[in-house]
Amino acid sequence: QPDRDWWRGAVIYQIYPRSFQDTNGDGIGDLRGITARLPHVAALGADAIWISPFFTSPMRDFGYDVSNYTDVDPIFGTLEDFDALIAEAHRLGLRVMIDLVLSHTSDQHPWFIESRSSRSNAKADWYVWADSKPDGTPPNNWLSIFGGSAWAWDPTRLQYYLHNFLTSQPDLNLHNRQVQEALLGVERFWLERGVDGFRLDTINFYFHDKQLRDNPALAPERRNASTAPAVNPYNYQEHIYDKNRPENVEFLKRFRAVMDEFPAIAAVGEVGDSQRGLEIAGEYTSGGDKMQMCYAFEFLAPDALTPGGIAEVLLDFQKAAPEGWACWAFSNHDVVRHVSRWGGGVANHDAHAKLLASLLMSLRGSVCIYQGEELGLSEAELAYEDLQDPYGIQFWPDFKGRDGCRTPMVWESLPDGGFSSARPWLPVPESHLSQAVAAQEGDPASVMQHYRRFLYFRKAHPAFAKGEIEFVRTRAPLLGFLRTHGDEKLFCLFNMSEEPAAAELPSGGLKPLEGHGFISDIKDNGINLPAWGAFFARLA
Ligand code: TEU
Ligand code: CA
Repeated sequence: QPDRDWWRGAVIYQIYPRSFQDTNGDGIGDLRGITARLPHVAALGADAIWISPFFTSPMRDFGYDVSNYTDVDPIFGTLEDFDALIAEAHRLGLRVMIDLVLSHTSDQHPWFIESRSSRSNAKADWYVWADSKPDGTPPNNWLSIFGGSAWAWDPTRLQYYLHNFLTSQPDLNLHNRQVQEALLGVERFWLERGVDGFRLDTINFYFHDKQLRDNPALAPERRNASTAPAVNPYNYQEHIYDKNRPENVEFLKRFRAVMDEFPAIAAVGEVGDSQRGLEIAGEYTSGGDKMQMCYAFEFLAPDALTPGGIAEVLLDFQKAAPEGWACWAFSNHDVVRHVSRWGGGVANHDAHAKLLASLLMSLRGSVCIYQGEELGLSEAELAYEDLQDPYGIQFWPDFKGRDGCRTPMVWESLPDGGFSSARPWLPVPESHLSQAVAAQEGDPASVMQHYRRFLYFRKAHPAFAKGEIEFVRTRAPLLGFLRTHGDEKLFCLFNMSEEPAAAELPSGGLKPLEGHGFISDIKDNGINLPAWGAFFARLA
């Protein structure tokens, strides 16, 4: 019997293929490189991998602009390489989730080339086309996340088309049933090829308001820079018409129905919304007929984590969707690496990284960890000349873009970290070399060994993956909660500061747990936690 519930509490390791491992000496990572390095991911104790897009693409947005959904870009390899990757992953006990970008395609996709060729071709309605206002301006006030209007003028059709991201990423029109069928066909293609699930890019952007109504301005007190630059006017609108449309639910059900034709398939949806993200993530993961998991941007945001803030996010999610299931992440390929984002002024870098890792892996929900996070890598500081990300180039220097978290993995303390024999597409920071996988392997105190140890510990106590969560009264900088599953009740306590902290322990039988890598000093019914310390115990 396949384990249909494997995703609940799973730890998903995100691979950014361009930057994982190059095997053919062109300075760009590839599928064979991923296959070669899977033992590292398996040894870490992850349950699954999520691979960012490797489909045919002109790479304007590094693969999030697909021009053929059912083939591998030659930069990354071939379909046969992908088959070999799946086989090796499965041999190592890892599930494979691929990243489907269904909201938009590349402007080089044959569907768009046909759609833009006239107003009467067979795919004329496959994208979102609209006439200008009488004065020639765009149909409404919708904005692109990557800057400017969300509408681009097409000189052949003499109409505007919608793009929520780059102008080279036209938005598909999912109100059109044929488009839905085509996308479900893509889903089926990969399921038949043996994938175990999907990460669905910008899942709340699939539908737009058919009437193209203007978004209202966001009340100033509700403005939230989220993960995007504060200078971005996108953050000053209320996004009720350009995305987050109710029609999406019906499509997600259709998508799920296809998943359920295959054994044990799971999907995690990316909800890109800094205003109602938790609510939408809750809606999409409730009812057992849409997504299994979703993630919002709460912990991917610049605001430093506070004990109260973490509890609030989890409680808000639970309140919005008691049956919903979140997938939490602190880092990914779009945001500043969290040890840098939250670590300004921190003296003990490794202790900070270890505490955050353990906290993330103790929360109720599934977890994504982003390649290099397990090494404690900091955000790379890049010069303007090194930038590749169009989003960063657009908003530089207020926002430095996403390249600083996309620099290559460091495997060995060799030049360029053993990533490639050629000059890598983004430079490898000198400072990362001492944190290479090989350098951390033999050091039990390393951040990487801590991730391994903690993942192993987490697996030994199913309450972490599946249990309920209940926050206990603690005073900042401490955060405490109980995780309960069956007759296992775990007490978890974290010191989120660089100063030692003392706490009282719950009364009654309490059995401290071992194997998580933290030390603490218990006396009577109190405990002293060192800087960035944590404590785990079983309650009777
Ligand atoms: O990201 C969606 C998204 O909302 C991002 O624009 C996010 O706000 C931003 O990157 C934060 O810095 C997804 C992908 O993860 C991203 O890499 C793509 O560029 C984007 O979709 C378009 O496909
Ligand atoms: Ca390569």
